[in-house]
Amino acid sequence: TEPIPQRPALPLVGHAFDIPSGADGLLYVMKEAKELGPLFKLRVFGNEINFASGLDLVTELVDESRFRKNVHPDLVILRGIGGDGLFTAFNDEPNWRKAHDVLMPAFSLGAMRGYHATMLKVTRELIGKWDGAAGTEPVDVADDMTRLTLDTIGLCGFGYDFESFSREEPHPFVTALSRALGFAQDKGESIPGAELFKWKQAEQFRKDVTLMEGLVDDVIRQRRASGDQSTDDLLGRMLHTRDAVTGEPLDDVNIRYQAITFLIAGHETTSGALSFALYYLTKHPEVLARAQAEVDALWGDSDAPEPDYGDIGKLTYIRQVLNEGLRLWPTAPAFAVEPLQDTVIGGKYAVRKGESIQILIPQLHRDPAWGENVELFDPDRFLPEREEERPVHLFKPFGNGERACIGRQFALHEATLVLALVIHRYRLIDHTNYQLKIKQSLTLKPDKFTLNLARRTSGERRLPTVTASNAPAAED
Ligand code: FDE
Repeated sequence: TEPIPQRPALPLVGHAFDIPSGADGLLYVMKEAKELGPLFKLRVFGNEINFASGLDLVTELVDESRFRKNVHPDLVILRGIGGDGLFTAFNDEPNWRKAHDVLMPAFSLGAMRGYHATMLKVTRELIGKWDGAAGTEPVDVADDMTRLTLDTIGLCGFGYDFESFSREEPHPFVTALSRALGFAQDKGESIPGAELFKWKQAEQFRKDVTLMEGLVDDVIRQRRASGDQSTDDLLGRMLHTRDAVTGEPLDDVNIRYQAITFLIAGHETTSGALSFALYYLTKHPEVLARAQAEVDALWGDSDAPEPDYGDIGKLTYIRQVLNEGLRLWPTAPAFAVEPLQDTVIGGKYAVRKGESIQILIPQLHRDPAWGENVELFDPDRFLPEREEERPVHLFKPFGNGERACIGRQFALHEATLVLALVIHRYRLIDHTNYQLKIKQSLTLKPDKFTLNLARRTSGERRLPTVTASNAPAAED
């Protein structure tokens, strides 16, 4: 065997000083992957991190007979927020299997039928706000998408209305959450022991977690008090179904952790996915024209389209656009695996049982197997007929296997609906000539991306497929 490639490292600190913080950290490891190959190692003080990205290697690492999810040090820090909720649970914690089995039915394709009307209601709130801004002021895309996705998971999952669109400032839950995530991330990146000197921030973190717990505890209490026994949403299922294996329902502490987990996982990533899709549509008028032709064919010139559940499956080009956005910027950019036994990977690198290997998804998504021009945004990569040719593990925005994203259908149904309604209604005007800058908290988003909007006219909606109608008109 050979050692895993790594750059010369300083004693003690390792590569810590080479790695920029925040989103630049991601861009740095992507660049390193290009130079050092499909597997390389970074050392940050005592922590060694392996990064894997090539298709062949990833295909090996997602084999669940040899590897499983690794709850890496950053996720361990996040357990201060999400406890043994699904995302941060260790594989052998009994609550993982229990909650997974209880909640799976709530995320089946069929279950989306039940959420559709609520998703549509929240989308109309977004449109209400954007109608007010159209022609007068720009909209902050990621901020409004975050309002939308938070309200959607709050209502669909818990019957709780965050009312984000009637607030100037984000909901206190969001403020507490982003500060807490920032603290957790700093803690992961900082010099060991340095947190001792950050007692103020540590205290703020405890306050933020208490605020989030207080909110979900209220929601749980209200549901219990209402006597509502239905199992139509996540909360109802958690409170009123028993796990088939143990015959027990989830305990209250775990329900609290699951609720926080879903509120976090269910909104950040989806909001980013929508924002990247709008960014790419803005920069690719020919793609936008095709996408608009698809929605126009469904809803014609209606000012108040009534998309039904079945429409979402018909929006195949919109789905391709979302997928291609998730290819270039998978909003949860990494997941980690660990070997079940000491083993050799890539034919020559020895790894120990339990050793963490991060799969760097944006780099996998730029593997040469995607063809030439991997940096180019091209939704035709996801044409149904090309899906069959694609190696199964080349596209992994939702993670892998048993611990893959439970919210995948939910996120895609929601995002397809929103994107379709937005482009049916507006022209997207790139008033700042926006240059993509990635912002990373836990997830990725385009930083400070604002758009001017103009309501599309009936004339525009009636024009045939590819025309100049989607390019910003001269008067803009
Ligand atoms: C999960 C997930 C994942 C994996 C991670 C690891 O492995 O570590 C991923 C990659 C993801 N996810 C991604 C995503 C993207 C998007 C857009 C999303 N995601 C969305 C969503 C929504 C919701 C509700 C969710 N999501 C949720 C979730 C959960 C709960 C989880 C965990 C699972 C288990 O069991 O583990 C996830 N997600 Fe996601």
